[in-house]
Amino acid sequence: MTRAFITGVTGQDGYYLSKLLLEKGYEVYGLVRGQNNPKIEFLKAELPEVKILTGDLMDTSSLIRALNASQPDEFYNLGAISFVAYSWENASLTADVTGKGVLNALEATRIYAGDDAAKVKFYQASSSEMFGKVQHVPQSESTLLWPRSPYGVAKVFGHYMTINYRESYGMHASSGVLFNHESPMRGPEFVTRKISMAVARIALGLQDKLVLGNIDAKRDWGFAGDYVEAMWRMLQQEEADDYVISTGETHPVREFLDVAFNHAGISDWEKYVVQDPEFYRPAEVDLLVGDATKAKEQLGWVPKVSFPELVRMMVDADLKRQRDAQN
Ligand code: NAP
Ligand code: G4F
Repeated sequence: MTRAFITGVTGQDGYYLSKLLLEKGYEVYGLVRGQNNPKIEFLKAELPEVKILTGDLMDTSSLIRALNASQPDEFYNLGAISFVAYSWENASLTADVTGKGVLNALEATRIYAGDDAAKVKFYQASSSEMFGKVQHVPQSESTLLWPRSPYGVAKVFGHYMTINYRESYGMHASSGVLFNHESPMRGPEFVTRKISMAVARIALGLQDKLVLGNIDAKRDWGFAGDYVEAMWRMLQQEEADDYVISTGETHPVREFLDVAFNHAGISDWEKYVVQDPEFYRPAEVDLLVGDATKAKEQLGWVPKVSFPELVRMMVDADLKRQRDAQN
């Protein structure tokens, strides 16, 4: 039985990746941080087969202990402070977790693996946020990185550390430069889920305003369930490498709003949406659109869920949740 160890198992991607690996017959271990983390109950209910280990990316010894306990063939490092807006107000913490946490994970893996450097295949969750002030459109593996947030800067550190450990020690360490991916499991702080939740509540007469920031920003949005498949494929390669994972389409937040509201039967949606500078960022990433040609050619990976299907999936899930909560 192949064994996988996942940090960030309580997050959106941790959920979809655990499901995928369990379906493939893996034994899955997940790292959960903090004392009495409320997400443990959800994890136990939704994915009871996942074996829970405690630890923190800021504590290398906890990672070594977790590796000894799980003896993994594959290590997926998904744990991070992942909310870009939060990273300006918590820049040092973001650097520690999202940046140095990657070094801790790589170092723990190197120590655990001993003489057999490539014993554990390592996946790092890099991000399109690293492209920031984009230097080329569309963005590929060779596009210059120009991060625009403390989060983006921390991800660049983790990205290059992953490459450095591969080149210095011969580790099988791959970095997935993933563009935005969403799902009904997305955290409510991210714009897509904030919209799908509000649209459901407005359609059911439970809310009358949706307050947002910059709705002209453009993102390349895909479905998280498709993207975790790409992570897995990276670790099945003979050689470790870095891959951009994206749909190749970009849409403004405004278009997400349009598709979401119309799906809920509301065409005159502008009257419900208010823009507030509170949600503007000190430096914005205006446009993201990825070129995933390498992933298509080398991993055989292509996204399956289209943009409108993704929006409708999220709105339907939140309508159902709201209706269930009312009954
Ligand atoms: P998410 O839902 O925010 O999940 C983040 C996970 O990291 C949570 O399980 C969280 O645990 C854990 N975590 C936070 N601080 C930690 C620490 N100090 N030690 C160990 N774990 C810690 O993020 P996601 O959307 O699933 O994304 C997964 C990864 O991909 C992240 O690294 C993210 O930066 C990256 N990424 C995401 C996207 C995207 O569009 N979703 C795109 C590119 C890259 P708690 O539940 O206890 O808070
Ligand atoms: O949904 P967002 O917060 O995602 P963002 O900043 O693109 O980051 C996500 O994707 C990255 C990949 O590129 C990941 F690495 C990262 O971990 C995270 O998963 O914001 C998307 C856009 C931004 O331009 C933001 O300014 O939506 C704009 N926006 C407008 N109003 C808003 C809001 N974002 C949020 N969260 N809340 C708003 O009210």
